[in-house]
This record gives sequence, C-alpha cells and structure tokens, in this order.
Amino acid sequence: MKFVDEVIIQVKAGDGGSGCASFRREKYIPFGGPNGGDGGDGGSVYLLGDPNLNTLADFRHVRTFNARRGENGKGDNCTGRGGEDLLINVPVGTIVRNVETDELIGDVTAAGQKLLVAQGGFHGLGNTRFKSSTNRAPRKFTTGSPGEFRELQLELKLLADVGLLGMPNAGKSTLIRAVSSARPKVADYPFTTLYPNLGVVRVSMNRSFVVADIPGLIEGAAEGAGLGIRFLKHLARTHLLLHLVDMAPFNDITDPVDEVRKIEAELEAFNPELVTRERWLVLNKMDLLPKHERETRRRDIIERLQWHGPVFMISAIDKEGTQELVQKIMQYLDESRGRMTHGI
Ligand SMILES: Nc1nc2c(ncn2[C@@H]2O[C@H](COP(=O)(O)OP(=O)(O)OP(=O)(O)O)[C@@H](O)[C@H]2O)c(=O)[nH]1
Ligand SMILES: [Mg+2]
Repeated sequence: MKFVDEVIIQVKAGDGGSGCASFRREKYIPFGGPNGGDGGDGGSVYLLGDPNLNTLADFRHVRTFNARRGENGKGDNCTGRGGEDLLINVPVGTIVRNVETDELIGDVTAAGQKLLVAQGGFHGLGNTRFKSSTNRAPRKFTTGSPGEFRELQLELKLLADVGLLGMPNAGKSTLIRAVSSARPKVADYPFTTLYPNLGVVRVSMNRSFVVADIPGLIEGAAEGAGLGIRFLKHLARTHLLLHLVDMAPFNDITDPVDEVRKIEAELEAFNPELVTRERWLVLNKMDLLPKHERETRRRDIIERLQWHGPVFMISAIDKEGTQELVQKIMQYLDESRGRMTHGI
C-alpha cells in the first residue's frame, strides 16, 4: 500500500435538532398545554488511535466526514434522538492541526485514544420549556445550534522508540527481520525500502520496543537525491538511533567512515537536533570478513571517526550479535523511561 503521511480532511459535526412548538389536543380538553419536546444533540466527530494503521493512505479517497444531526423534537413531549458520534480511525502518531488557524488541536499518541475534532451542535428547546405562570401557552421554541466544521491537517510522525539510519543496502531491513516479526522486503539493490516500516521487538513477556525502518539515505538527500529526507521526520520522536554501516563493502572505493559522515551531514541539514540524539554505531555484515580481520576493521573505523559512543558488531543475516544489541537497547530504554518518569 502507498505510504502517505500528510493529508487534509474536512469534518463537520451534526447540527442540533430544533425544539418543537406543539400543544396538547385531546377530546374534551380544550386549551391543552404546550407539549413540544426538545431536539437531540448533534453527533461530534472524533479521531481514534488505531494500532493497525501505519499510513494515512485511506484519506486519499475519502476526505469529508459528516456526523449525523440530532432529530427535531416532537409533540407529546418527545425529545428528538441525538445524532451518533462519528469515529475516524487514524494511525497512532497522528498530529492534528486546524488548517485555518494553524492551531495544534492534538496528538493521537496511543491506541484507543479519542480526540474531539468537531463538537456536535446543542439541541434546541421545545415550547414546554417556556411555560410559566404568566405564559401558559408559549409558542416559543429554539432551534439547535450548528455542529462545528473544521478543515484539519493530519500529519503522521510514527511513534517508535528506535530509528534505523543508514545508506541503502546497509542491512536495516534485514536487522528488523532478525529481531522482530516484521517482514520488510530485503534485496541486494538500493532503495528496497520505499516507506517506513515499524517492527515490534519483544524482549520478554511484557517488555518490548518499537523499531522504525526508514528508507536509505544517500549523499545529497537533503536536496532530494534518492528518496530524499522526507522520511527523516519519522525519526523525530525516537529515543535512540541505530546507525547501520556495512563494515565490509564489496569494493575498495567505499569507505565505511565516509558513509557515516555522509549520513551525519544529511541529518545536520535536515535537523541539527537529530545529530545530538543518542546514536549507536552498528557495524553490520561482519560475516563477510574473516574472523581475524573484524576487530582490526572495527578499531580502524572507530579511530578514524573518533567515535566515542557505543559500538556493536553484528551480522544481521546470521543473527549474530543481534540479541546482545536488543538487550542493550531494552536496558537503555528502560533507563531513559525511568529518568523521564522520575523527572530527572
Ligand atoms: N552477508 C551479509 N549480507 C547482509 C547482511 N545484512 C544484510 N545483508 C544483505 O544486504 C542487502 C541489503 O539488505 P537490506 O536489509 O535490504 O538493506 P537496507 O538497508 O534495508 O536497504 P534499503 O532498504 O535499500 O535502504 C541484502 O542483499 C541483504 O541480504 C549481513 O549481515 N551479512
Ligand atoms: Mg530496507
């Protein structure tokens, strides 16, 4: 399915039903009193976080959403039926703005979260309500108020704990397949991954984290080369970046150190804050190097990069070193979540 992460939709809540002006008319009872009932409230429009969606693609086809109006009141003091609320399912991570005012309406960050985006109209009052000692036969009633109308901009910024970063073919999708049940396509040509995928990594019964696999970046991505950097925004809400590097490129011209620097330059061009985000170096494809060369290659890369952060050496394809990486990630996330909840 096509990946869409920005759409504009229109939502209209239901109008409130009008009150009714009516009088009791029964045989042998002249001058029966007022008996007009109230109208019903209009339905409101809500967005609902749906964990099974990961794109806004459905909104390319249907862009207008109307909740039902409340029914008008009737005689015999019958209240009109309220209009049903309308729930629109959106992926978790959807940010909602009012197009007209550019105001932020909210952020759907959890499955099952309901966000009110257009309030239904209030019901009108029937003439029974206006009965008083001085006016026993009021003809007055009120109409329902209109439901809110809004034009909304929906923007999806995937919510993942960990983001994968790297050149095409570094093995990002292979890694996500090795550690989660997600099955993104893997192939030996660049730009196999065309849109972000999420994978849930289950570490034990109730400990897990979410990894986002994003399309590979190349030099000049900030200017639109390759698939560009438009997917980098999906890394904005991650806590940790894994920077994957092919440590055994098949030709001598490709230097892993250059490859890392190119990606850093693109990050910087997109959003300097991303460069300061916690980032771990993951040297992949170690299976392609003879055992005795691995450590030398690793040291050479770290030294030339002057890398001081954590470094891992793995073979995503053989799942070597991947479990250790997963454990370290879980530990790091537990600690940083702990820091957040303790306000440190
Ligand atoms: N030998 C070896 N090959 C690997 C390893 N990891 C990935 N590959 C191969 O490298 C190629 C690219 O892997 P992908 O996982 O598609 O790479 P990617 O980073 O997702 O690439 P894009 O989606 O194009 O950005 C495939 O042919 C994989 O089989 C590894 O650990 N060892
Ligand atoms: Mg891929």
